Amino acid sequence: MSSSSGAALIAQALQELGVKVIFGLVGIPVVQIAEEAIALGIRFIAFRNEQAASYAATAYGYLTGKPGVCLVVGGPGVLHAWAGIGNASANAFPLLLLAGSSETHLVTKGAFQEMDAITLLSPHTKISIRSTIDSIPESLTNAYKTAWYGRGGPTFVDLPADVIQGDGEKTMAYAVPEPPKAASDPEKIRVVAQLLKSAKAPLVIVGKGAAYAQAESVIRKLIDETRIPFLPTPMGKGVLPDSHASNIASARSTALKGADVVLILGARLNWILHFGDEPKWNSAVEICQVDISAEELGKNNGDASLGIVGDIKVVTSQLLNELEGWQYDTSSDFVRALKASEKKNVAKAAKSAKVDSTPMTYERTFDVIRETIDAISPVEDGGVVYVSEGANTMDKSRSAFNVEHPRLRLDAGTYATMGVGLGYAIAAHCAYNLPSPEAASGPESSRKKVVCLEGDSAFGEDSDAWLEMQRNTIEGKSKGALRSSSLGWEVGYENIAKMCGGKGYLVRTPEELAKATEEGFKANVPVVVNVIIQAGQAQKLEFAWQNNSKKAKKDSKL
Ligand SMILES: Cc1ncc(C[n+]2csc(CCOP(=O)(O)OP(=O)(O)O)c2C)c(N)n1
Repeated sequence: MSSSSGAALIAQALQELGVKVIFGLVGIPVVQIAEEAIALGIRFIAFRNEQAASYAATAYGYLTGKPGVCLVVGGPGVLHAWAGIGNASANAFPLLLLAGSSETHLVTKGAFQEMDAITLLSPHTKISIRSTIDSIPESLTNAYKTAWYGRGGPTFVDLPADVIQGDGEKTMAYAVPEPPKAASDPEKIRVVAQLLKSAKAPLVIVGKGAAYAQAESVIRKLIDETRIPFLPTPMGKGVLPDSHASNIASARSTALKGADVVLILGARLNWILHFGDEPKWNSAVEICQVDISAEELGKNNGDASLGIVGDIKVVTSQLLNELEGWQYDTSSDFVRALKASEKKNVAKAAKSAKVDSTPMTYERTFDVIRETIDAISPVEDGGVVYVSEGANTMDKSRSAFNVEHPRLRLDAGTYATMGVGLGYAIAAHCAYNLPSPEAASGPESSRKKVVCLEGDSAFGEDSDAWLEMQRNTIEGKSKGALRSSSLGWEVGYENIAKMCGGKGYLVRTPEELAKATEEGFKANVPVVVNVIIQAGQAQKLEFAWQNNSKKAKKDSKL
């Protein structure tokens, strides 16, 4: 058998594992791996910052349904990419992080970028392995498989320089079949189906786990046949079309408060779902949670005895069989209350979307962008991926933009991570637009546009107020001084696009915004539309869905 360099063996392993894209930032000693990978036809998407590269790989994993791969140098490269490890772990996205490290015989000598990454990352990954030249196949296949199988998450392989630069032999094939899909115990299916049938106010919650599991067809069938109202989580949007008649996203609070039996498909009872707890939820609610991870069941206010472990696609089709012929009577008080609340909230949103002021409000801004984009790319075509982060920016845009197909909306997610936007946008472009794309959504197989709706983290004083606060700060006054969120008030972000060969627009009015959005959407270069909106909309830095259940419970007793 002929020998090859460690770098060539690693690249070959990645190719045989089916890896088509690697996100990363190279240096000594990993550059050889990237070059070998490129020679084998793998796309290497080079970043200027590991944090963004690691975020991109996590989103790529989510969109494609298999591990995203990120390659970085050791020491500082790993520290920067650690952000992606945390993000993958919190969101249950499959991520394989590969990093170089210093030569094994130089450990503790102060070698180049020396750091014990295994000790650092072990508590935060499903598995962290240091490969030797002989264990490259086992290390990579195990790490790839572990990121993918069960609940998705991050895994790590440390590749010392002497392994990358050494010579070894290929000893086995690198093959990891699709993860096996577990069905539920049929008795549990009967119990849950019975509960749903007997419910006065049933509700289905569709989470991003359902989008990741690519369970859209069977969930659509479940909702179409049973007519149970459903509520998508922020990234669960699109598993079922937002325009679906049973979508009660606009009556979210009424739904959570009123539902007596809730079937949760691929969402966790964490802060985004208020821990399944009062006062947001009905105190007598029975929660039937379907999750790939048994450890997730019974968490917070969940009921482990009603929990179903299994693949969402398989379990939903089991439930569908068990519920065959049954339909929820939608003339119920629950549906009436949902419709009334929906009507009120939709009217309120429509009114605020038309408020005519300069600077524009968030709602007006999003309304103009939505109208312009919808006219060019009808929402039912699924030709747009929305990426969104920020507090108000994300909260308000979530309901302003309809999504009709799954995996077309990425946001700050379970970790509420500000800073994912650019990496996610690049990942979405790669997942949907590279030749032989690895992700699919909607009827259009043509290229998708990626539209990022980004806050800039600035609190937003106007220029006079900001300068006055700056003066107070310089004079050492604490009263009326700059606040912790007082970033510059009118940063020229549009120039960044121009600096990178793209187009930039600075806009203040609906007309300017519509024109810039249309031109920008049609352009084939990166475009930044810098929209100056009304200042001081968010007095408090918080997400609309964030609340402290315990505190709220106490308050409700007053
Ligand atoms: C990594 C990270 N750093 C900081 C925060 C805290 N944080 C929450 S929202 C937010 C900024 C919100 O501002 P912006 O993006 O402009 O949105 P908007 O003003 O529209 O609410 C920050 C910094 C976070 N969630 N994640």
